Amino acid sequence: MKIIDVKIFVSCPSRNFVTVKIETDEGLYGLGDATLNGREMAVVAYLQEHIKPCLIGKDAHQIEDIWQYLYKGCYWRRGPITMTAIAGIDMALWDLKGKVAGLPVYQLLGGKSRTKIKVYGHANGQNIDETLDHLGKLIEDGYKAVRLQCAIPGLEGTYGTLADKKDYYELQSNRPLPPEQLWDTNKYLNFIPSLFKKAREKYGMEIQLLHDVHSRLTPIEAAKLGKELEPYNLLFLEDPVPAENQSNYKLIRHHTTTPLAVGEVFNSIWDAKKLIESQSIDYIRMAATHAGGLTSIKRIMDFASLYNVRTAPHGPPDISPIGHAAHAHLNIWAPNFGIQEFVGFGGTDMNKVFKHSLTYDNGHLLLKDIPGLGVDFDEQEAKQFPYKRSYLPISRLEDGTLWDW
Ligand code: CS2
Ligand code: MG
Repeated sequence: MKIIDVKIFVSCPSRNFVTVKIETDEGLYGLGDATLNGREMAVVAYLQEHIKPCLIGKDAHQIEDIWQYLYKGCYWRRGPITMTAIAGIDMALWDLKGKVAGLPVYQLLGGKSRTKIKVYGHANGQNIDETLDHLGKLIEDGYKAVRLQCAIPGLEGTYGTLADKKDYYELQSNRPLPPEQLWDTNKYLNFIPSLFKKAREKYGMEIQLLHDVHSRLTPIEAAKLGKELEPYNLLFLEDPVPAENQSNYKLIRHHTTTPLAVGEVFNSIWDAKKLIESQSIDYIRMAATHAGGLTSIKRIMDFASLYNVRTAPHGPPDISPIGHAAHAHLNIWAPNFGIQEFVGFGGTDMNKVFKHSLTYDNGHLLLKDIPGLGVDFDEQEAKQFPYKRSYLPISRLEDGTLWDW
């Protein structure tokens, strides 16, 4: 089955998505997600100029060889642009193989380890009451696990809360330059434990709670926060510190039993190796879309299982339904699956462009038995939603110092 074309689409049905379509001489096609939020066009250029010409004429069944060819063969290994581009190709090839076999991709990975995929939702708000009302609604909707984020008194538009326009907290459209947000660690640390205290007082201990620090603390600050949150029994504390320096996590680990999760910005197994081997973390959150697709994430999941590290794939709105479907197949298979981040299925525009078969039911995602990844992409509809340049926000301290967003 020869590859005859590799098409790359950029569309913005509420936010930008990069979609790869691999066409073959047998008439079948495969679809992949290559969306890198805020840097979309760098991946498009990489795919268009550097990858596409090498793939024409290759056998689409050779997933592993093509992965190695694109990884080792470019000499400049790793990095988010390269690994997101590889992911788009890799997903499309798995989708194709499933279609040829007439089997959903999870069957090719080894079959089902479970019948449904547990998810965590997001509750956020401008103050504690708003966040807790949101949590209450999610509990009513059947969620068993919820991430709590809340605006910090004295700081506006902090990560994970509704911004001034009341749109989703990271919606990127109409932001031709990165918006700036203020950060103050002291205000944050003084406030967050009270959010979880009140959540437990109102809803008890059964609902599983999570929190995303978004890499803004130093290790010792994170250790302190982890200790203070221990009575509220978090499922995990996400990205307490940036992870370039992996020994940071060892320090946090020595001070707290609050479980730790990290990995959404990682793009290779090498970013996670030391953290996993040293058992400094409990959940690895790498995304198929940003880390080389199903081929590499499957390897990382297997490696993590040796060290009792479970998986919690990144599931933000800036991954397309094709990327979410890739996770669903991995999650149904992975023996060490933990939980999937889930923020809903996007708006009507997005659902016009991407037709997927995932459904939400009582705190879980269900996957239908459709050959391949089970998502289709409507090229005509996509044309109605042209690319819009957009950025993630940046953070600064009150004195202007640039901080981690
Ligand atoms: C995040 C993301 O989902 C998460 O946990 O931290 O919202 C992240 O900020 C975005 O995906 C960045 O593109
Ligand atoms: Mg996060």
